[in-house]
Amino acid sequence: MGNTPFWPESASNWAQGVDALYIFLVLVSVVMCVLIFGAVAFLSVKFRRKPGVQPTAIEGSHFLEITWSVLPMFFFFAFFLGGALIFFHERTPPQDASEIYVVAKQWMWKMEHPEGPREINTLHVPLGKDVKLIMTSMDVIHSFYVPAFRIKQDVLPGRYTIMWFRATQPGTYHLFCAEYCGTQHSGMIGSIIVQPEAEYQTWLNGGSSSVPLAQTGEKAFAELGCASCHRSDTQGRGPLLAGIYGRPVALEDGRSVMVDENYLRESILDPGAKVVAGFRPVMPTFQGIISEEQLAALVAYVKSLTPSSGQAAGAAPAKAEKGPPQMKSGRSR
Ligand code: HEC
Ligand SMILES: [Cu+2]
Repeated sequence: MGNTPFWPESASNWAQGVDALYIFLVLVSVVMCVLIFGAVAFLSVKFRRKPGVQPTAIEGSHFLEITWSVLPMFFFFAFFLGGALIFFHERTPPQDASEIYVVAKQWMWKMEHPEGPREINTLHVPLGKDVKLIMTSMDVIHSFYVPAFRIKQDVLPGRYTIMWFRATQPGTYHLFCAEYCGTQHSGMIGSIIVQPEAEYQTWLNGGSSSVPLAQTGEKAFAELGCASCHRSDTQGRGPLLAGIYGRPVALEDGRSVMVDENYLRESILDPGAKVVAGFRPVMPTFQGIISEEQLAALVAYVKSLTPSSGQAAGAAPAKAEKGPPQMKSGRSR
């Protein structure tokens, strides 16, 4: 389909599936349209009024009724199934995908690579690698739309929305904001630059700001006083944060929730919303105190903490010989 006019380029792992579903939908619609209008034309001629012929009314036919209900149902289920499969696949990023934080604001896109480089209205990604986008907005709803990748995801203030893709063709592709967001909405455009791995690494290393995001987060963690409660031993007033990402955590009200980016975000901005079992709700809110960029750095830092990496506040690296590493984190969940 690459060279078909009016058809966008295909440059990601989603293109094939989305296109197949789209073509199937269009085909079924065209066939149905032709059938219905054909029947209208044909039957209106065939059963036109003729002198001396009396119309006979048909009282009903179970066979007809069931056929024209059940057959379309299969087609509708096929649409649904195709859409649902792609949707669920799109919402579950692979574990080892590299993560990029995207902050939208009127009217620009800010991208933050975990290795440190930041970009505005451009996003460099490696060819053939899974990339996970963790996106949020500083003001209104925007939408991250890359036609060549067949991805579009709303970007909302106050929470993270997550999306992933794997670029399959090197090149430069359009990025659009696909949700009307104010006067300069039409100017909120950018480009996605897909580079082969080696070239991408060169680009990463050539960046001016090369402090990794998690390291920026570690600094903020110390400066904001997080480290005074979240210590690397079990003596702090707050829970240990090492290794919590990607695991369920028990809450004071008996529920259990998965620690993902949105949970970490909420824990920092609205600590009272979900209180960890066994702790008192003494953590102050950081809403309005830290920026989206700082928040992204803190989230990246907390995610980078593994039970054996030790936490901030200069924890000594765990000694591997003495017991399984997860015991070093103290409190088990
Ligand atoms: C006054 C002490 C205190 C400070 C300062 C503090 N916290 Fe907390 N934090 C807590 C306590 C207590 C809890 C557990 C109760 C709760 O969930 O609110 C907690 C919970 C959390 C959780 C959820 C942990 C889990 O196991 O699910 C995260 C994440 C977190 N804090 C991050 C931070 C970050 C980042 C900072 C600095 C910006 C910070 N905290 C500052 C006391 C503190
Ligand atoms: Cu926008």
